[in-house]
Amino acid sequence: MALEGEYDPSPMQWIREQVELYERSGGTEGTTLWDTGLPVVIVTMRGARSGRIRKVPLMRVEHEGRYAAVATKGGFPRHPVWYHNLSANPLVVLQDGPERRTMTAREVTGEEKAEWWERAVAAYPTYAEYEKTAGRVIPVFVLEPGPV
Ligand code: F42
Repeated sequence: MALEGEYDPSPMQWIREQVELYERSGGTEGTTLWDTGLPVVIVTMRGARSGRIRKVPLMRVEHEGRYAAVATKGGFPRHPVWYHNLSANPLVVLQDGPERRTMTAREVTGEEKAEWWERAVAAYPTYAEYEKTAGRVIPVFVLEPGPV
């Protein structure tokens, strides 16, 4: 599997614990956002500056084998740090339940972004609220299979 290196767990305890449970259970536990029942994926990436391995849970927004990564950070006014990581190092590993796949992230704009935004809000309606509270344009990446 690509993306070898030292893993730095998130400084945020609940993020760190969700990643740990998701991975330790082989993608059978810790797979939803709190008690919403809505599914989550784990995205493994390389840090833009440190070069170390980072992992974040994100909402599962899937369409025909591709996924969106929506950089809301809970409606926070600044982009999540992982936004810069994916921009610099687009090669990621996405874990969706038990399945792990190497994927490449690409930020989308225009009509393509509008289509994915619609899918994202359908999967997780709170994204629409976050767009208002964040007061910024929320970036969206599409994660596509490959390179194999
Ligand atoms: N966040 C979203 O943005 N979208 C979602 O759909 C989403 C869903 C979700 C579901 C479940 C859950 O538990 C969390 C969820 N989150 C979602 C939160 C998400 O997982 C992230 O934790 C959150 O967005 C915050 O990410 P962050 O990348 O801003 O993390 C900070 C707190 C962090 O970890 N900082 C590290 C640190 O040590 O301070 C730095 C990590 C890092 O990547 N550093 C880079 C490096 O090179 O190593 C430097 C990057 C640079 O150039 O600045």
